[in-house]
Amino acid sequence: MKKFEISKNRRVKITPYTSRLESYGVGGYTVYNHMLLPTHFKSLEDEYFHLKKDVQLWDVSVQKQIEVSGSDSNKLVQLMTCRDLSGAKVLKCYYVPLIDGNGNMINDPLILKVEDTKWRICIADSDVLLYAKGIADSMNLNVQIHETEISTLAVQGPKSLDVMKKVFGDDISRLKFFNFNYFKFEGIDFMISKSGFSKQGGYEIYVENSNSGLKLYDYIIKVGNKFNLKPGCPNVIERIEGALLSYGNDMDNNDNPFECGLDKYVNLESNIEFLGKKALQKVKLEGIKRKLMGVKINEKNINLTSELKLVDENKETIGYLRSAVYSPRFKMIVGIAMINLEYCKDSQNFKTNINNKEVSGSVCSLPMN
Ligand code: THG
Repeated sequence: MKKFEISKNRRVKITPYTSRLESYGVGGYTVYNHMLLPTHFKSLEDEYFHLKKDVQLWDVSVQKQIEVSGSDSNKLVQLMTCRDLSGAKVLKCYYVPLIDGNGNMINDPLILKVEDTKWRICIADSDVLLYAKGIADSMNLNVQIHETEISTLAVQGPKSLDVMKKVFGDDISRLKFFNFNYFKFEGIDFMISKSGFSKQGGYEIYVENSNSGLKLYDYIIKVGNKFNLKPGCPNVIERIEGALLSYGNDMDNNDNPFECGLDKYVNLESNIEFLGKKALQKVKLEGIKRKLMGVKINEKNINLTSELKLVDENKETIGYLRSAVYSPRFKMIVGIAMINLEYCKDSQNFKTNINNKEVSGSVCSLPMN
């Protein structure tokens, strides 16, 4: 496929770190929350192995944060999600499906409880600001809602703690998975969570001031050198193998959280009130008819830009491939597909058409170990 430049402007926004990424040789971008997200630097495959071995610094400013505060903020946040947040604690992160009135997925953010009545919703790629404002205005809720100017940096990989200690001091080693707290660099407090869009462990730094963010960026690069730190970005191979879902790719507003395998974040038994609760109770009662599964395909190249039909030996449709990439570890294409329930079993075989030829593959469970 021919490659084209993405024209940047006020609508397709750059980030405070874009100039740095470009000086370090960013090789491609996608657009996420109306903003640039790097997809690779030189080689996606080298970066996959490097992420699993060393440590990377990512610009994930695209994980825009919607801040909801005010006396009705707990009510509003709960209205949007099927996960019971009634016991949520300040300084903790929650991965939650956001749901519409039909019980379908709106987004799958990480929510940070910042104060008793103040939340930050770190969104995946859909317009949660509008959804939240629509609900709040129509219900006359006492809330303030805005998109913050926060530009998040992630330090990801097995050596992330080594790097973070050099920058923020030894205290950071006490931070537990999915907790956040405040740590100083050059006298300035940064909110940091132990989280991130990789399975290799790491931290996310929520930078509120782009000047101090750039200083921090350069300092992390400098002290990271000793640990073979490199600039990187969320790696599609690693995230597919690790089953970190990508909203808009693996699932969208036509899918419910049960179909997406997010059952453990759906609380239908408690007395919380959220949009789509009745619809999800019905889904639970009737059962789902399809589910996200892993797939492996005997082929080397794929550039998936729309769903790809998968069929069994009788040409019956078994499901649709939604994300896919060549994995240098499995030496074949790995992907995430919505598979009809009767075919959701390990080593169910299928055929499909890639690069104008018929290829074979099989269904597998997620994550891919
Ligand atoms: N970090 C932050 N915000 C984000 C993302 C992130 N917003 C957009 C996008 N990523 C949201 N999607 C996910 C998907 C998975 C996880 C986080 C955000 C995740 N899941 C863990 C897992 O699957 O192992 C654990 C979930 C849990 O234990 O509750 O981390 O990456 N700030």
